[in-house]
Amino acid sequence: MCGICGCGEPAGQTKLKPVTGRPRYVFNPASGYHTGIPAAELNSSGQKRLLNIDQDLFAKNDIYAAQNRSFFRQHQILVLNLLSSPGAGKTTLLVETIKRMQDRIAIAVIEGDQHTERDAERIRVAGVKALQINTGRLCHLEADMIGKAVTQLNIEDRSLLFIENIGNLVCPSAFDLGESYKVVILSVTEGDDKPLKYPDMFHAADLLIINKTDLLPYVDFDVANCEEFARRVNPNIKIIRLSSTNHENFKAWTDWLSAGIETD
Ligand SMILES: Nc1nc2c(ncn2[C@@H]2O[C@H](COP(=O)(O)OP(=O)(O)O)[C@@H](O)[C@H]2O)c(=O)[nH]1
Ligand SMILES: [Mg+2]
Repeated sequence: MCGICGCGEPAGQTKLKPVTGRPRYVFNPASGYHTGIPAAELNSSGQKRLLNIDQDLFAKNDIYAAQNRSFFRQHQILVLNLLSSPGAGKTTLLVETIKRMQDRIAIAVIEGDQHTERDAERIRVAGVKALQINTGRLCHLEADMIGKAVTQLNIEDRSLLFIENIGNLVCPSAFDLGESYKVVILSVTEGDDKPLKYPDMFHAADLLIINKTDLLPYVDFDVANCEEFARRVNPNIKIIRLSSTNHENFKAWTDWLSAGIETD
């Protein structure tokens, strides 16, 4: 079990337990999160066991992530781990990016979703290789999944690899995949306070894309506040505002990628 949200059992094997009343969830000091385990179900030794499982999971993931990172460095592959809530615009951003960049560099995409092949199909239509990972009940991608997907995709040297993570602002931030950069995408329909509510995600990210700026006239979203909140949790975060629909400021993103490719 993941220990962050109880999501780490193999896909399809998690059993939902009947809940009576409102359980108090156990706080796990190792991860700094509340777990998915009701306090009543664990005694003090159970808590200790949970911590060990949690630490084992991250330790294993870190080993796979280091192997991935070393492979990517050796083959000069720039890897972007895209993170957001469902619907923030990750796949749309990728399709628009592919249109603009595939003539300049080989691109491949690993798609993560709990179910369906829909996003990988959208990416293939855009003209590049894509592999879909379906995680079932699991709410994040892990480094060993990426290692296996990279082998299957047969990614070219000196290329760009995008990983579209499972849509949520919690667990995916905790799992290193061996990427070069973590990019968090927040759309203006989600509320400008999300960096304060989900600080781990914004703390882990190298770049924040504030997406769907074409919708700003219609929603109550204060961009300056959002940027200030993001910098409060991560003073080094780079921020780009753009729209993947009317393409306002989209070039700032492709320029950022191009700079990354040159320095890789
Ligand atoms: N108005 C607007 N809609 C967008 C933008 N980017 C994505 N969308 C829409 O948001 C919805 C979710 O996009 P999708 O790329 O599937 O999000 P994902 O779940 O993060 O991959 C779709 O209906 C997109 O057309 C944008 O910049 N502006
Ligand atoms: Mg998507």
